[in-house]
Amino acid sequence: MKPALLFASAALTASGIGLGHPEHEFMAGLSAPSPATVLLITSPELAEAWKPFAAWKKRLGKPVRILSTKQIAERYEAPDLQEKIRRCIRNHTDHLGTRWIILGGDSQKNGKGVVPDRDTVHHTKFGDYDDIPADIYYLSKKDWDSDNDGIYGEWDDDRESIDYPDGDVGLGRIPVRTVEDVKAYTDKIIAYESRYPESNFATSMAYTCPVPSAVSELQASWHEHLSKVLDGGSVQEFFSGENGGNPLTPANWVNLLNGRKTGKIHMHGQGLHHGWILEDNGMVTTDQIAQLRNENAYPIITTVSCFTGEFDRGKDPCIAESMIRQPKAGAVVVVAPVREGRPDGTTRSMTQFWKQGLGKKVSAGAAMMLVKADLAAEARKSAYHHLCACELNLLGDPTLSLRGTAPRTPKVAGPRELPAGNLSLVIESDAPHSIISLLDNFGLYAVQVSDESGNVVFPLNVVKDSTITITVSGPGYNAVTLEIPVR
Ligand SMILES: [Ca+2]
Ligand SMILES: [Ca+2]
Repeated sequence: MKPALLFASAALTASGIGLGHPEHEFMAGLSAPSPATVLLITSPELAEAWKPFAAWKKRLGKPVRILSTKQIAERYEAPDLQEKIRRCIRNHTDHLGTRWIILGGDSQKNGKGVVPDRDTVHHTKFGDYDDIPADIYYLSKKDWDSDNDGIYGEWDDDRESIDYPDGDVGLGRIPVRTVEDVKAYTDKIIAYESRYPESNFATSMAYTCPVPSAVSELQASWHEHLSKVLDGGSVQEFFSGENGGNPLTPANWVNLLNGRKTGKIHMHGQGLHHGWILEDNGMVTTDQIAQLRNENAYPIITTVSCFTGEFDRGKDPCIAESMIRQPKAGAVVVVAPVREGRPDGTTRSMTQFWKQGLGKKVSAGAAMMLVKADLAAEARKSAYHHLCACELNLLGDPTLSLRGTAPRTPKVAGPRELPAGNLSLVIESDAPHSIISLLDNFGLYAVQVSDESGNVVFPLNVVKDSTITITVSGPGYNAVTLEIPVR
């Protein structure tokens, strides 16, 4: 690599930089005066704890605005907190360039919890429900209560005011409850984006299934769909004995994660709130999660298993929440049904999730919302499909890339130190099309996408005794940081 260059430039000042925008998947047309690319909503009690997460995302070119439910309650007019949150989110997505929504906390019954869910009613031939938490309500342009009776999502009375995500904005819920949960999850996210295994972890997919009749469907999911979007990918099968493959025992499930070779897992079969049911009634419960030792090798998991994603139950946590919250182990994202799911349709939706995320190279949250967008036409026609569109949730950080290739750690070079004043800072890397951010400790912030040869130039005005922090990141890279002191 050539040595980094440093040019003096009198004409440019910090105020002339503006915000460089990386070419994210949804940056087109973004011209917000004060961009909050990510909006993270949480309780007043957890707002401070989320700041390291927000600082990390900013370095990756995704500035985060944290708003507490208290701030939202004070700033927006509406009948209840959920409706205030919905209006706040629409304001951000419609006017402020926000492209990801993070519901930064768990919900509890009756509008309680860190970030309450919107309970919606569903009466279908598959069952009657009064309280399906519909997180897609938060992206809706309308309030899901046409008849204003305070009952949301009624198929007959409210249909006019129900709409579905279009996939432009990614949404996910990180169902944490405590300051310790937030810290543990933030550490896992930083690891996922900077210390991801540089092996074939990214391209290895495992399917688990103790139900013989479902095996052919899962094999089709791989052969007809995922193998086509996961370049050089490989598949592992943990099916019940007679279908060959690896027996699906709790010990083998623990080994699958602790083996640190498989970054993508799809789990089929029966589930309960507190666990996945495996072969011969073996189960994955918190006992197995306590045995996980997969630090820095965190998979993304999809599952069709009933109730495994029931984050809103009074009893906490559900098994998907345990996987998300487990410190230094478990998963970074779990996509799971909040109630029964429906094995055939849910498998299709999960396959679509991987296809969208890997094929279109969009974030986990956008991939999930594209799945919902695909379900919208059917959901408008049938109460049952509407229920299906509501009950799958992305638990985890919606801004994450699904990582379709093994990342590498870029080499980055810049000057050892800078003189104070106006200058053009040249950063050289071996990472073409990476996102390169620049921060100082006085609020200066700029983001650019590196060129074909991996380089960028930042015109800027640096302040004496400050420190410039350069971060190089992207879906194909493990993020690296370079600090440059200003003398
Ligand atoms: Ca209503
Ligand atoms: Ca919960």
